[in-house]
Amino acid sequence: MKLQEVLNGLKNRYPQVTGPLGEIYNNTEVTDHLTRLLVTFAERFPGESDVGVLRAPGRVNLIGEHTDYNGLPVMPMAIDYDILVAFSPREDNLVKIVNPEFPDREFELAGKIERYSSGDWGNYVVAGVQGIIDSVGRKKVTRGFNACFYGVLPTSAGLSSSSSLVVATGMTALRVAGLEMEPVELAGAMARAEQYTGIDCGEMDQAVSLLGEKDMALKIDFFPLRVQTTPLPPDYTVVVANSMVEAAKTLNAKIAYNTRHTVCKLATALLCRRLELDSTKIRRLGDIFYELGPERLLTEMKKHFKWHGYSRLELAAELGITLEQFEQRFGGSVDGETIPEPDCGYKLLARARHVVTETGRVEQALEALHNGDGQWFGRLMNESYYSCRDNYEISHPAIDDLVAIALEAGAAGSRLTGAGFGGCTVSLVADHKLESFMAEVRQRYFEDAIHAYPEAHLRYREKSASPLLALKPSCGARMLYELGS
Ligand code: NG1
Repeated sequence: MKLQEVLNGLKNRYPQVTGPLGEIYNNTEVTDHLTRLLVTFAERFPGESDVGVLRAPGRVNLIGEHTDYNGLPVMPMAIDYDILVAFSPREDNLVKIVNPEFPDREFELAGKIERYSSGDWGNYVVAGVQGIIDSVGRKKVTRGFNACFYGVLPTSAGLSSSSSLVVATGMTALRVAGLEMEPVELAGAMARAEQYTGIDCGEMDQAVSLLGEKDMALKIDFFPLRVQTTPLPPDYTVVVANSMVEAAKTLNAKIAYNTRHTVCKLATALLCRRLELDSTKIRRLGDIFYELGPERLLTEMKKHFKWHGYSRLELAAELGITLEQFEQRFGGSVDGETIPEPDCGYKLLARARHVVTETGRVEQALEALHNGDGQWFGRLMNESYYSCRDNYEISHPAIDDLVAIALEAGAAGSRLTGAGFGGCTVSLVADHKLESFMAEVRQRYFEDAIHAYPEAHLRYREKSASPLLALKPSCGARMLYELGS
């Protein structure tokens, strides 16, 4: 098929063009987004014949927050909202990228590709390409490409738009190089790649974007990556509500996120020292979790950690290292940016307590799903929210309002989803209450929010999208079309 034929097929809903989409998506809106993508691609890169089109979905995390980088499990699902990309190989080593929402970018392939300034969207594309080069070697990545990206996902909403962009890019770079990689392997490579953007992230988002399955929630364990699939409770629906408060991971939320990870590393280091564990074998809190078990770990944490936030000086002394060594090991993030001492100090006990108890909730959530028990699952979501709010301190007043409204409107459970500091909530709602739930949340939260957050509202309107969505699990990243001349 040619590009024009696909455009025609999308417009007229020809089954040979739209049919395969039904196996991937739960709704049909994607045809409009694909049309916009292909029209923009054809305008910006006219006359290309060898064109690929692929998608990498975002995700909503149902439970298991800030556990992934500790090597502990999560339970997300992939969603219809995704990053779409149309691309064609080039003969030279240039990568030219366009995106209707952001300025054009262009860079050369290299062993170490130069980054744009912090916060630039081009960095996510650089990261994806760099991740492939790091995995397969520069010699195998010889040709650049032209690509047009189209983000159906709202940005900075905790729905993983950044990782979808990195994954979409990595898949593009692999296709252009004529290479293949197992999705599990690619997920790990893309998670490491995303660290080029300065975020000390875990592997959840890249894994669910690649390994998502239609109609299934995933329980994911890490190091090594393992995925179990399980259906959601029958007669319940997942509803995502965007508080419209942006948690931009290039700004303050980046420091707040990286600091949480650092505190977990500090908790791990201090436990290793106090319990005389072999620090060469312990890489993260999850390793201690699996060595001691949750109960003993909680007891040891209470015994060895103070409740209050530690200062750098105190922690360096506790760890038996100099302040200089402390700065070297814990004072900077993956991109070398300084991580300042938090105003409240390093709260080891509260943060580690969240991680350990959250892991227990993920395990129970899996059992709840196996039993088809939506009410139990909902209670676990609520407990997760309280712990995210009180122990991990990643909520936001707007999120607190949304959760309270969701519960009053009849949700079985509601919590923040993703990194936090704004972004979205996720609620589980019994189907017979769904209509009244949506109406109440719309009226009590969104009637005011669209005025309070006009920019976020505009972004949704431009994409004809809604900040309040009932969602079904979608499938993972996929090639949609391979077009010839
Ligand atoms: P989002 O919500 O996409 O910023 C982040 C991390 C995940 C995970 C969650 C919290 C990135 C790319 N992803 O997700 O790895 O740690 O926060 O559970 O930073």
